[in-house]
Amino acid sequence: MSFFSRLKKGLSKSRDSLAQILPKSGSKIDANTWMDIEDGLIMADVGAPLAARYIESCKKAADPMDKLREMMLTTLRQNTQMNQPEKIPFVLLVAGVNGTGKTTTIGKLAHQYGAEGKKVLVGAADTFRAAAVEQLAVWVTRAGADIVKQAEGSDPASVAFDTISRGIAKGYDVVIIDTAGRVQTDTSLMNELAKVYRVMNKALAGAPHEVWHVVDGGTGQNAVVQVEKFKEIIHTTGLIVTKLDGTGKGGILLQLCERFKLPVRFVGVGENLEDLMPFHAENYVNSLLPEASLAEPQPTESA
Ligand SMILES: Nc1nc2c(ncn2[C@@H]2O[C@H](COP(=O)(O)OP(=O)(O)OP(=O)(O)O)[C@@H](O)[C@H]2O)c(=O)[nH]1
Ligand SMILES: [Mg+2]
Repeated sequence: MSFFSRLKKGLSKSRDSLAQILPKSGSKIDANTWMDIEDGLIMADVGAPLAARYIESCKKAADPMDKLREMMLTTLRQNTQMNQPEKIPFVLLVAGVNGTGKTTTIGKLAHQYGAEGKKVLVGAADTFRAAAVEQLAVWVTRAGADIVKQAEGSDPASVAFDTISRGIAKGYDVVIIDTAGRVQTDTSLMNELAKVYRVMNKALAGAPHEVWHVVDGGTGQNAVVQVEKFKEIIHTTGLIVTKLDGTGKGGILLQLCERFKLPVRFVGVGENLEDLMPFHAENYVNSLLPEASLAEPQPTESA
């Protein structure tokens, strides 16, 4: 299956809910329908201010649904260039709240970079539980990559430092640091993460080159405060939104991009190795919006 078909399949819940409220392309839209559309967008986690802005512009447009599609694309097209992907090693830090899919995502990333012929080293800086290291090791082995680990309970910053040093010494192309899930309100864990970030820059000036915040697509409004807090601490450069296959809330990406002017780097639509894909705004919007709304515009009465 192509990336696009997998994405489409993954987003079916979100698309089906939108299909119930979005008018068919070319059909007349009355005041009530506009309200329903706005509510539907809010239900899909687009966020009230952005939904209101979309509706206001769509009302004035000759083809409202085409306008909606275009506006969504603009929202999602944030700063698509990665920072210094040419660096060797290219160093990534991955963080987020508990259970959002960080470790699985890193496994999938290692697999994808490996498939591009890159040598990948992963650092198990989630040292809280031995099981966390084991879980990462399984993914990394499956992806044909290598792992750096230390004893349970050791300092995550020290694991990150070791991993980068080894990455430099052994000529790895990509170094990815996994971190333990943490709630953004836990000050001591957020300080620990800040230390990981600082120490990475000591191991290699300029590292981490990219900082990816993994968000569970079904989180709801709390995702907004999560992204805000993590960004303050680790200067997030991109988002990865996972579990879009299990939710009707596929609009959350729009809200996060709009609010934080951050790009989405990857989206996750399932638990398999292939279920993580580089983010492509057009494919995303075309998967999110129901086909009937995107049909060729009908001639208007005056045309
Ligand atoms: N359906 C679905 N499940 C996913 C996706 N990504 C991850 N998961 C599942 O989410 C669960 C948690 O994934 P982990 O990778 O362990 O999450 P984590 O962020 O590393 O968790 P902690 O380290 O405990 O904070 C696992 O069961 C994954 O299989 C996705 O895109 N879709
Ligand atoms: Mg994990």
